[in-house]
Amino acid sequence: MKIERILLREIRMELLHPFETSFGVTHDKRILLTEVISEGVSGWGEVTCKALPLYNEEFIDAAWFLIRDALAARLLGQNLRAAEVAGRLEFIRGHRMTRAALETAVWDVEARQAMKPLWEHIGGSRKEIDCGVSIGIQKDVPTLLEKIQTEVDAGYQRIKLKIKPGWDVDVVAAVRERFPTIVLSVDANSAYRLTDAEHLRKLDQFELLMIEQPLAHDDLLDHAQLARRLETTLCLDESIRSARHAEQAIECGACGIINIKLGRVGGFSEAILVHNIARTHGVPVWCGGMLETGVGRALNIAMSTLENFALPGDVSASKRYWARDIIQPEVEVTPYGTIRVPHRSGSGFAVDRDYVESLTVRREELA
Ligand code: OSB
Ligand code: MG
Repeated sequence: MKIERILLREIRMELLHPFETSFGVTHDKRILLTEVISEGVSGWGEVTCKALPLYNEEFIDAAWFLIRDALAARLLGQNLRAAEVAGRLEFIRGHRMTRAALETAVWDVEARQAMKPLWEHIGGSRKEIDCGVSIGIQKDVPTLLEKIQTEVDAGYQRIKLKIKPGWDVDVVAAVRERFPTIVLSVDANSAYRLTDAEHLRKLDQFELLMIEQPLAHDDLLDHAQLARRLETTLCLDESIRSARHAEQAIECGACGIINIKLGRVGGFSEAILVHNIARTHGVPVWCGGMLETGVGRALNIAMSTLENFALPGDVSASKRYWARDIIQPEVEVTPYGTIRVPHRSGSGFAVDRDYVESLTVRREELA
């Protein structure tokens, strides 16, 4: 396909509920959307980084600058297949969420031009994906228990709690006491050090499905040490940015489960490689989330149809995040905690252009 135009838009959206992790609270989101146009067909992507480099090194203003001044020129006017795009953008180190916003949009265009669902185009096979939820740090335990009850009642298959020092063992104990049989996991977003191993061992008694990213965002070896001291399986999120990281992490024993975020690894091409390496080693993966709008959420649904996405992901209904999502239809979850994968072409969801326009604070057309 010939890539003719790229449209960059920054929108502002307010989350229905502030989301607190060990690195801070998110409420108003600055979101960068990419629209790639080829032969009159549009595909969409979303930069999933934050306004500040708190989750990884990326931030919205850097993403805007890189797409405009460095990345777009490598695609515009070129005849490319979607599978070639990641390679074209690889000259930039890091900034994988930024690259992914272009790469995934091209995959969406390609699928739409072929009039095929995106999930089928990337080699997925699941017709229905399993959903869990990620619950932020709350002001107190009763509030958390109430939130969990709401999500369990909605049918979600796995509950993940954000933890940090001071909001961990006692909180998980209270949750387990009230919900003895739910599938439960925790995510520390790098809030601990290897010297906390004895403290983290106290989590072993709660039969957690996993502990996600307890140690530094760029570490593998300390995680491998920690894994040897815990019974609970470790899952890596931040530390896995490529298939090479995935292979090294598995080989050194740093994790037994991998959270794949499409943005964090640079798009579909790399996500598929991470997925395949994990599968080869018998390591299950699941789809992580970055509080995406419907655009990113639709892409996450497509990725989650790959066969080794064997555990419920952090992909949940639009209405958990937004008063009104920017896609139609919105993402809905069945009463038994699944999303039925759409059979429409491309991502299967249409962007609500008028609504996006009303939320836009800056736009630029690159051609
Ligand atoms: O570590 O998975 C994470 C949100 C922002 C940054 C990092 C993470 C998260 C989540 C939210 O856990 C998952 C979601 O989109 O619901
Ligand atoms: Mg995480």
